[in-house]
Amino acid sequence: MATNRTFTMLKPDSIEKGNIGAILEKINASGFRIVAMKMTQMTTADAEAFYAVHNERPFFGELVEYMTRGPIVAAILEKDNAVEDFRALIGATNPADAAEGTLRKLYAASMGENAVHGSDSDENAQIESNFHFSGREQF
Ligand code: 3AN
Repeated sequence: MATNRTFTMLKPDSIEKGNIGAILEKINASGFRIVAMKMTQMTTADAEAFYAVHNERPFFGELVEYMTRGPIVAAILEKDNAVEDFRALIGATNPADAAEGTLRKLYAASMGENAVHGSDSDENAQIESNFHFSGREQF
């Protein structure tokens, strides 16, 4: 069932570069409502669990190190067609391939440090939201 919600993380590079405000402004301007949000730091165990689907990939170690090197901002977003529309807003995984105006085109440095996460399905949006937020924190 489509939930009209997706999950995002502004990754450590976005926080380091001072891009939180600009990215949230774009997210709001694109019609998403923020229904939960927090700044938090992922532990190695958190990142390994969150990205477990990638644990056989050659970049897994690098990904875990990157995602744990500083705080992230985790948020649940609401909009019609949220998952698909947010993937369109963030752009391709590799910022070199990302369309003009997308968050990764504007704010990501590389494939490994690509500024923003967006869930790739309604099911994963639910799983990822539950990973970062308890029921009480989800409005
Ligand atoms: P997306 O974030 O666009 O859904 P995924 O799920 O394929 O992309 O990859 C998850 C994360 O793993 C990416 N956001 C990126 O940080 C990292 N990643 C993916 N592919 C590579 C790669 N070839 N080299 C380094 N890091 C990668």
